[in-house]
Amino acid sequence: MKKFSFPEGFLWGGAIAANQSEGAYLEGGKGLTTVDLMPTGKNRWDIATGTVDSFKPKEEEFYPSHEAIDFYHRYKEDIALFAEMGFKALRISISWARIFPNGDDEQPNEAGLKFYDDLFDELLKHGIQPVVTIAHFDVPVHLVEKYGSWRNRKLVHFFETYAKTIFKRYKDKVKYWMTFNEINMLLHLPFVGAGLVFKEGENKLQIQYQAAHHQLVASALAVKACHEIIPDAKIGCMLAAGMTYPYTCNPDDVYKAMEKDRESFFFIDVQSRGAYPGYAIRFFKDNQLSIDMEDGDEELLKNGTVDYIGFSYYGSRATSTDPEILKQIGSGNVFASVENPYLEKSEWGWPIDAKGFRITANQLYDRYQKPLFVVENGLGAVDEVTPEGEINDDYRIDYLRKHVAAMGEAIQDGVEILGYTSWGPIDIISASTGEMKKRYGYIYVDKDNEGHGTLSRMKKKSFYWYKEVIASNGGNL
Ligand code: BGP
Repeated sequence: MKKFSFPEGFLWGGAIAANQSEGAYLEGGKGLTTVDLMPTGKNRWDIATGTVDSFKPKEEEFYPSHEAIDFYHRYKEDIALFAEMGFKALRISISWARIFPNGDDEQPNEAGLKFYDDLFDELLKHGIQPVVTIAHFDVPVHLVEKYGSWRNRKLVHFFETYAKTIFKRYKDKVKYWMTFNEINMLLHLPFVGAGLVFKEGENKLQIQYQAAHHQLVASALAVKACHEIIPDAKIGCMLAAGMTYPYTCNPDDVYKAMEKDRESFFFIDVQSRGAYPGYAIRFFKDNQLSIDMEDGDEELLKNGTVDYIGFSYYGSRATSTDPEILKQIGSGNVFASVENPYLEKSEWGWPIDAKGFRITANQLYDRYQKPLFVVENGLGAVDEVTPEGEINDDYRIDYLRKHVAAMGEAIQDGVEILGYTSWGPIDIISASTGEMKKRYGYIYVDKDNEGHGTLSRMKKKSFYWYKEVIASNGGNL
């Protein structure tokens, strides 16, 4: 394997989200969030795409976020394992409803604030930098019921209050922040991304882009507040990235691929360049969308641009204008994509494309000329525990090795990358399916899809592999 040299101080680590790991969903004064109402399995998907009127599932369904992997009570044990691997950074998210249980409360919840204080102390004790996502797929349910979630401008204010509260509280402990996880998910999974539920006959696109405007303004306000409150912090955006290939070199296919990528770039163009791009204005016009903006919004967007571009990368996408080819749209991925005959797929149908990672990193850097931060990457797979208690996840090592190598190539291409936090360093609940069996970890958690198991932790083969990657600063893959 070729040897790579990663920059000094490169932030190797892992990434998790509150709702997929913490559990303790009503402990310590936490309020209900949208994810707490999502069952595991097929129904989750219907809810996630906003096709049901009532977003409340039946009582008897299994709610994965209620216990998750009990990180809330076991974080010390888990952080010790991350430290053993040599982590320099851990990306977590703060659960909005632990801080403001209803989202619109006058005062924050001290027990929630204290939980993250203790968590950050534990990380810092081990020399691990906390990298914090302010909103990762969990909106307080009260904000959905009372205000209709992000379709309502009031959410901007509640979010700003929440963001300022945590900046003030953690200003000495947290120097890396991100506003909205995978902000472009709002277009694909509106309930997951923005707590949006639609009524029969509503113009979904109009509501989605209005909600997007509110999130973009909220993000800009958070960036501004972060710079004021913690001048030595960096705050970024977060995109579900992965370039779209044209199926052929027919210019129609190429144009369509560009349009598909722009659906995602749209968000980052605003967050990083500080203004709505011309193609978005045209898109609104062509689709008769009218976005309500307040006086001063343009100024806010201009002054609230991010310091770095955080992104997740799992695989690439492909598109075509040929109706025959379009029939092969894969069902496994959140992003509709036609089958790419050059690529293998994960057990969940997600294309595996390490070269696409290098291309995506180059594309993002060319476009924004700001440091990138790879805050999610990994392979969701089923793991078997042998009778000897071993988990030989060579397929995961293979995926990660190729992707880390692709990142090494991108750095040699001149792309500036701050760090790499692979997704789910310890097995957690899958966001898209609510399953436990879709595992990403270096650390196995004894829990099955029905929620049974001891929750004990075990090191997989990949644990030792990643430890060596970090120890050699990416030299030994
Ligand atoms: C991203 C999310 C994560 C995460 C990951 C893997 O979209 O930011 O929360 O879960 O994808 O997806 P999944 O868990 O569905 O395999």
